[in-house]
Amino acid sequence: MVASSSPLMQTFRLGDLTLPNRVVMAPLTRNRATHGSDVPSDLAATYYRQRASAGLIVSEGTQISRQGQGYVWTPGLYTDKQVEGWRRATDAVHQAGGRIFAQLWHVGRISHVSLQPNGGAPVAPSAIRANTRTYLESGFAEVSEPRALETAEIAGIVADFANAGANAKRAGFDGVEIHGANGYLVDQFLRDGANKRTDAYGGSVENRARFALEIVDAVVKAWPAARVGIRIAPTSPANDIADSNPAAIFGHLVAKLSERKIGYIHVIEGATQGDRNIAPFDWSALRRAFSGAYIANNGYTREMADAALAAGNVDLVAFGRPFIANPDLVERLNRGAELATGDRATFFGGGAEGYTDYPALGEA
Ligand code: 8OZ
Repeated sequence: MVASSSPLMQTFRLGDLTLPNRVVMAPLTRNRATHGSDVPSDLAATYYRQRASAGLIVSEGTQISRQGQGYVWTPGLYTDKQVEGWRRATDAVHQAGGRIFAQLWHVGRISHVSLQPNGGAPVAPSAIRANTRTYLESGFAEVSEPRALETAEIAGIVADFANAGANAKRAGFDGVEIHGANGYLVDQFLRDGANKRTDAYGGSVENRARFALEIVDAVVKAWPAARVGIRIAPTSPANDIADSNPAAIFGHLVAKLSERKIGYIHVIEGATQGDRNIAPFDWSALRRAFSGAYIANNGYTREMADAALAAGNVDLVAFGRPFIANPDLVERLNRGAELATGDRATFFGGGAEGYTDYPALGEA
């Protein structure tokens, strides 16, 4: 690639990793794992290899346990076969010169009894159903009523995160990102609209951040802290989540993450896939409170990204949906080329169509 003065095209040092550019491929749920086993298919290896010019790839959300699954055909990272499947994808990315982190995911209440072990209720901090839908083999369905986790069960879920984190290493990933965003389990504990607990995991900001921090502490036993990141979405209402004071809970969380010297926070600024200004929030204060890298996400264009990088407001910028139809997004951003638009009908589920058949520039 031609050297470019664009801030997006400059290298970045993430811990001991050198990223060749500031473009991160955001996690994208694509629902193409092998039916029944939730093993990433060979198509996934092709898909990620095609996108290996990203400075960093973050994998699609990958459930840490069967209980952590909320949608059909999302890949897991808790069986040996799933580890082998992911190994094919990470090898393909590395052969193409890229780097890939695994996103560790537990959906909590955003699930359905038909996906849960023994058809049981999904788990959550509190027994409050989210007013949202999930995607099953039979199509869209309202999520099920969850049950509140017993205090004694929480350590087991933290252990599932640690196990999946260790599996990510066996699968050849370069690091892990904890999914703390978009109304899934970690976010359900953080935000007081979903967390009404009266034990050590509910109430004060210290208590609501406890689960997230226990997960981080467990995962950094398998990984250097610099190879661990977390994704958060402080003001996003995604999946019917809310908090009475996002600055308080996320300010506390990020200060504690900073002490732990994890590699990055990956911040969805505003409503996920929506309005960046849904609620007032001081993103630069969040960044100043954190010692590691700040990955910004949500509707960035090349111009917005370059401006934010040039102003020193962010370190890296994550692009999600643009990566679906533009496997060579970095090259297109570098050249200021036209971006292709992905076909929504093939975002979730299916095979190669709309997954591995989008051409790079010059291939069309
Ligand atoms: C779109 C469809 C299903 C899941 C997220 C993991 O929002 C997701 C997701 C996105 O973080």
